[in-house]
Amino acid sequence: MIDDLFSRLDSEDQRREILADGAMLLHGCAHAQAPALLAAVDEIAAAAPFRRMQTPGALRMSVAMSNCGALGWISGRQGYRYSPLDPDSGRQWPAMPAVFCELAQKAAAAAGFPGFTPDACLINRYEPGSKLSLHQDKDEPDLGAPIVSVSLGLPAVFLFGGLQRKEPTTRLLLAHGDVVVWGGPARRRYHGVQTLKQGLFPETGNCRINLTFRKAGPPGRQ
Ligand code: MD6
Ligand code: FE
Repeated sequence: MIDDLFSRLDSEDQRREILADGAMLLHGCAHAQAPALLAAVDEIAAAAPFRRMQTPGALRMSVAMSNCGALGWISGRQGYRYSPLDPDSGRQWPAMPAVFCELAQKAAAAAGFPGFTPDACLINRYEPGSKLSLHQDKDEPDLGAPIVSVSLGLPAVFLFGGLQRKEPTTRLLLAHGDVVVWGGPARRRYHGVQTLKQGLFPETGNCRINLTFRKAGPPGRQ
C-alpha cells in the first residue's frame, strides 16, 4: 500500500513538461543518480577547484564554476571560450564520469534528441545570493546539438525568455533532480537564474549545483 503510493509518487515526479518548441523539463529525471553525481562533482572539484571567473568587463561572477570533459567553458578579460586546459592549473579538465555521460544521453533522448554525445560539462555552484544574468549560450560551434542541464541541491528560479533579450521571461522552479533539455528552435533563447535564496540542503552543503552538458567541439565530430 505504502509502496504503491511511493511508486505512484515516483512516476508522477517524473512528468515531462514542454516549455517551448525544442525545450523540455524532465521533472526528477536525475533524482536516482543524484548521490553518484554529487560524489563525482566532489572528485572533479578536488582536481579542478570551483572558482569565480572574471567577465570580459572585469567583474567577478557570483557563480563559482568548474568543468569536466575534453573541453571546459572559461571566461576572462579576453572573452568567453572553450579550452581543453584548466587555466588555473595548466592541466586538462578531469574526464567526464560515465554516470554524467549516461544521464545526459538518456535525458537528451527522452526529450527527442537521440545520439547526443557531450564533450563538455560546465559545473555551476550557486551559494545563497548568487545569480546568473540573462544570457544566450552561443559559444558552441555546433548549435545543432542540444544542451542538457541538471539541477541538484537548493531549488532555483530559472528565467526562460525568447530569442531577443527584451522579450518577456517565464519563471520556472528547478528542484533537486530536475533536468532541462533544450535544442533546435529553443537553442538560442535567453535564460538566467534568479538570486538563490537561503535554504537547507545538507547533501550539497546548502548550495545549488548545476551541470550543463554541451557539445562544444566542431560540428559533425562526435
Ligand atoms: C543554471 N543554466 O541553471 C544555468 N544554459 O544554473 C544555464 O545557463 C543553461 O540551464 C543553457 C541551457 C540550459 C541551462
Ligand atoms: Fe546558459
